[in-house]
Formats: sequence, structure tokens, C-alpha cells
Amino acid sequence: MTTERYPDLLWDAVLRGDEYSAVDVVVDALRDGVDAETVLLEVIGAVQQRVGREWAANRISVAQEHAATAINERVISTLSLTSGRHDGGRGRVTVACVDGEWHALPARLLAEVLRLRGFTVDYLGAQVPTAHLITHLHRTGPDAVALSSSIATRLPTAHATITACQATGVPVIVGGAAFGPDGRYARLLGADAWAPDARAAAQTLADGLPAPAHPHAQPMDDLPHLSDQEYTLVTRNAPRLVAAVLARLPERIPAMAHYSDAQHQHTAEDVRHIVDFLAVALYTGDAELFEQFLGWTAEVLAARSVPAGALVPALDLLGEELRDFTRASDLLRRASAAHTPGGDTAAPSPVPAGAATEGADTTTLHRTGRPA
Ligand code: B12
Repeated sequence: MTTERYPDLLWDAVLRGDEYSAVDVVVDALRDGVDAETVLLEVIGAVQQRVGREWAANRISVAQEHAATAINERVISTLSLTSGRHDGGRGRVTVACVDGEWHALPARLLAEVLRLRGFTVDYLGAQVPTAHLITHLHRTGPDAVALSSSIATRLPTAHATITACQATGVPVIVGGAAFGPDGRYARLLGADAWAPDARAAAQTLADGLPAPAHPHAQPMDDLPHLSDQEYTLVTRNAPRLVAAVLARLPERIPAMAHYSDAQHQHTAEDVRHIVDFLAVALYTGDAELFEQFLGWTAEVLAARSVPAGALVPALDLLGEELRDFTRASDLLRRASAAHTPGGDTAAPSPVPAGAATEGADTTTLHRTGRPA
């Protein structure tokens, strides 16, 4: 029996908000002989990824995205209950999301795949405070921790969590989109292993992870560039930086004078995201992380008819606030040039202080909602 039609059937059901039909799709797939792991990853996982693409392209709303995810969580529970108990003799794994990480569904898919493959799994869900995770490790003594994160702003917290788990002698495998498509941030942050998907993770865990060899005590052991304090100061001052940029943004985007409360709120959220991703680029020392975030943001804005140039005033104002920060200034100057219509990454910022930015006077930055 071909599996190809099931993702489309599940997609149609979740988009209608039809939980019963969604469950039927999965039950039918299992009855038709599709194995449970394939249903988890190539039907439910594929639909979740499509949810992300369709939201980014502004073809479905935030509410539809939330409903789809909620239904898929219930569908996974049904699948888990119908596929029976497994012996769990392959070893014990704690699956948890990094503190502050809300994307629990990727971790849940991993947990279910590991159960199907015969591991005993303690699934702790979204945003697990590190101290509680460590208490859990002391109590249960697992063979490994599987730490999930989907959004790069959680990487500094992931680093501290990896280090804390390793200090208890438990090896850490990490995964999820936050660690980069090639796992580069997993290596940077000293994880014992990384895997691109749940199947590869199960194989790596089945092969066995050695006990952590060199537990690191301080973030700076892995990331010496942190000694310039730029990450620490930007993070500590994030609310003040956001407020300073928002206070001066109407100078650069005159149309803000007529913004609704919702538009002001979206703009504030977007400026906060810029500061957060700048901070994590300073933490990792990786300019590409900031560039990728801005590229993604520009695509999301474009899908909502907002030109990418709308990012430039916020980048420039932030650059002015952080002019004494060498690495941050450099990142912001390059980003501003790259997103200025006709600009390039090598050029200095073309926007003089106080000037209105062409193309940005009728638009707002808001990734999280629809354009006004
Ligand atoms: C559903 C969803 C949400 C839900 C999450 C609910 C839940 N219970 O999970 C909610 C609404 C809470 C949410 C919130 C946000 N989200 Co969101 N979300 C998504 C969405 C649409 C799906 C996530 C998902 O389930 N993916 C499906 C699985 C299959 O993904 P996967 O990563 O491929 O998982 C596999 C591997 O990564 C691996 N894996 C996963 N974990 C682990 C762990 C280990 C140890 C290993 C080895 C492997 C491994 O195995 C998995 C299975 O094979 C994604 C889009 C997407 N394409 O993923 C956006 C997405 C991740 N979200 C995004 C954003 C921006 C946000 C918010 C900031 C939005 C906002 N303005 O508030 C917040 C952040 C909240 C936070 N602090 O975490 C962006 C991130 C963009 C970026 N540049 O980083 C994305 C990509 C959306 C998009 N298309 O732009 N989100």
C-alpha cells in the first residue's frame, strides 16, 4: 500500500480542524500496513513541516497553524496507544526540550520513534528548566539525554543544559532545527552527538554513546570570543535596546504615526526578535546565523507584501545603539547593507542617522501576523 496519499488526507483534515477525520487517516494508514514509524515521520511530521511552509507563505493563519499542531498532538497519542507497549530493553533515554523552547512536537515524534525501537523513554515535553532536568537525571539514571530545540535563540540555554547534563556523567545527543541543518551548533556547543532526524537519532543511540569525555565547566571553554562580553551586554540590555529602537523608529518610518495598537505590537515583537537573533549570533560567533534569520524574515515579510527594506531602519537604529560593540556593529552594518534595495554585504550602511529609509515609509515589520 502506498503511503503517498496519507499526508494529503491528514493535511486536509487538520486544515478543516477535523480531529476525528485526522485520527481516521492515521488509523486507516496503520490498518493498510503502513508502519507506525513511517506514519509518525512521513505523514504527521511531513504535515507539520507543511504547516510551517504554508504559514510562512501567508497561506494559512496562526490560528490554523495552532489548530493543526494541537490535532497532530492528539493523533500522535492515538497512534501511541494503538501501536502497543514495547519492551523498552534497549536502554533508557530522557527526551526533553531546552528551557524556553515551546516546539515540543519534534521531540514528541523522536520520543515515539525511540519507544517503537525498544527504548524506555522519559518524555519531559516543552521548556524543561535545566535544574529540574538534572534532578530527573539523578533520579532515573538514563543512558542518554536527547535534547531538542527548534529555534536558534535557545542555543545559549542549550549550551548550559548540555554542559550541566554532561557534568552528571550522562551523554547528550541534540537535534532539531536550532542546531543547523548540518548540526554545526551541536559541535560548537560540545554535544556528544547530533542527528538530523529521529531515525538517525535512534540508530546513533542504538550504537551507544560513550560517557562524556571532557565535561566543560564554563561556556567560554567552548567559545573564547565570549570574553568580549558583547553577548552578555546585549542580552542583559535587550529590553532597553528594543525600547530605544522603537522610540526612534517613527523618525525612519513616518507611517508609524498611524499604526494601530496591533501594528505597534507586531513591530515591537519583530524588533525583539532582531535583538534576540543578534544576541545568539554573538554567542555562537556565527554571522551566518543572523543572516539566515534575516533572510527567513525577509521571505516572511515578502509573503505579506512588506518589502525587505522595511528591516533596514531597525537594523540601523540598533547599530547606532551598539556602535561601541565591534562584533555587533559589524553584523548589523552588513545586514543593513544586504537588505537595503541595491545594497551588498560588503558596503557600509548607506543610511545616515535621522534619514527616512526609502521603501519603508508605508510598511511595518511584523512576522507574526498579517500586514495591516
Ligand atoms: C508548530 C510550530 C509552533 C508551535 C509549537 C507547538 C508544539 N507543541 O510543538 C508554537 C505555536 C508554540 C510555535 C511557536 C513559535 N514558533 Co514555531 N513553528 C511550528 C512549526 C510550524 C512546526 C514545528 C514542528 O512540529 N515541526 C515538525 C518536525 C517534524 O520538525 P523537525 O525539526 O523536522 O523534527 C525532526 C528533527 O528536527 C529531529 N529532531 C527534533 N528534535 C530532536 C532532538 C534530538 C535529540 C534529535 C537527535 C533529533 C531531533 O527529529 C524530528 C523528527 O524526525 C515550525 C515550522 C517547521 N517547519 O518546523 C515553526 C517554526 C519552528 N516556528 C518558528 C517561530 C518563529 C516561532 C515563534 C518565535 C513564533 C512567535 N512569533 O512567537 C514561537 C517561538 C516559541 C518558542 N519560544 O519556542 C519558526 C522558526 C524560524 C527561525 N528562523 O528559527 C518556524 C520554522 C516557522 C517558520 N516557517 O518560519 N511554533
